[in-house]
Amino acid sequence: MTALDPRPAPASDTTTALRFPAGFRWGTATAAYQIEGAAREHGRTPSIWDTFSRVPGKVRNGDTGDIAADHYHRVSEDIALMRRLGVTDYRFSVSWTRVQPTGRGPAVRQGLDFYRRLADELREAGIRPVATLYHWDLPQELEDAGGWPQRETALRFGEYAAVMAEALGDRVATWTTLNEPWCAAFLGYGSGVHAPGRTSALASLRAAHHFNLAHGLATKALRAAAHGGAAEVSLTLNLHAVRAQTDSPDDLDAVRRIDAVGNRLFLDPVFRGTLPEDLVRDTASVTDWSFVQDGDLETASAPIDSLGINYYSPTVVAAGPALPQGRPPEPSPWAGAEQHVRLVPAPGPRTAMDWPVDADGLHELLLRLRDELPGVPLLITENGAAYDDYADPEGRVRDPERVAYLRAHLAAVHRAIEDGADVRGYFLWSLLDNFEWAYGYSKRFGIVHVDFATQRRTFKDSARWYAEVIARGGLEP
Ligand code: IFM
Repeated sequence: MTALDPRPAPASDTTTALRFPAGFRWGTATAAYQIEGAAREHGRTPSIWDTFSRVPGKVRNGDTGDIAADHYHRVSEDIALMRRLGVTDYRFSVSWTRVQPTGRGPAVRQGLDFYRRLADELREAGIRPVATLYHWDLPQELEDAGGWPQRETALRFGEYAAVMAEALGDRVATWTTLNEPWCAAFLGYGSGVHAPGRTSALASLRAAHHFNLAHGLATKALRAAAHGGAAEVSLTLNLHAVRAQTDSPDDLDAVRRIDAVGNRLFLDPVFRGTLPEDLVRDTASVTDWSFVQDGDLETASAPIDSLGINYYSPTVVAAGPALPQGRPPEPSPWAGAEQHVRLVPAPGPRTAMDWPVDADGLHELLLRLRDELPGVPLLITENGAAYDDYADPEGRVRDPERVAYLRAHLAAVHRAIEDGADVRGYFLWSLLDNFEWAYGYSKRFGIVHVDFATQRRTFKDSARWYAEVIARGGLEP
């Protein structure tokens, strides 16, 4: 057996304690800037992450995505890994500047060819392509023109979606317009720990609205394209499973505030065509929201086929101003809540990101969506954990904590399905160790270990375990 072969499921293992529904989508997920590399090839120009990662002190060790996991040159090898895992679906993202280097105008053929080849090879391997249009890598040229706080950027995104739909609409099974717009708006323009590193509460709120608008414009473009109708259209949110530290009215109000800016700011426009009224009140000292134009919320609420949820850990809050974070302290990403809410470290085991391990939060979130969005199919588009993995002298990567994390979270998904949540699939984050944004390569989320010096890929124990889960259609007894 080579390092890449998943261990086959034992032949005797025919019983399953937690079997998932027939047709359940088993996937892995990645994002362009985190794995592709080839930052300067075939006309690709800098995105905000190429720029941000070069600002001293912004990314650990000065790491950049210039080479990353070199996926651009190793597509076939990486698809072979997925085939061995047995995944039914693969969620990747498109690098906007590889396709439209200036963020506008005609597409670059080589950029489109890369994604066409990826989609074709996936389909030949029997794996459905799930393409995300925006996973945080805005063309630098559009940021220079004002970025997401400007309405223009949403309009450009709609055009880019139309280009992609024409080019790949016959190959992609599911389009995801945006990945985690909360992070892109509030970490990128509020706290500034992500690209482009701006720190303005107003800019973050404007960006959030323009993400909702961009999502609606892209949905319309994807439906209107020649191949429209065949592919599903989706949106991925990192919804916060928010809990109060105590049942005191002030702590419960802290939950309301975080829920408003972290969850309902995206859920309400997209599923109801409204803005959360309490958030508009909470942020009155920052903005009167006059940047929301007539018809925007109607555009944002164009019907979609499923909602993607990224979940890693719960958020516990209490009343009180935010404690300073980071050295020097970073501005808060919680516009309208920063003076009233304190994040409380949750108890229990933690991952290498220092994130608490708590699968119940995922179950809570799924039941909430079951109740609030009946009829909307759900996909877990990201879930996983970073640990300090290394290859032992025999070349084996043992990651029992990750297996325990994944097992607990899949069990929570199963429990939610039994409780009536319409969850159609699970995409493990991530296929490969990769560029973990401000943490650079210091955090490993992959179930495939990447030696960044040689680009050698090695299945971790968790990859073998996941292959068995997929083959079995559920968790072991
Ligand atoms: O790596 C990220 C991903 O790009 C977006 N969701 C969270 C992951 C882990 O931080």
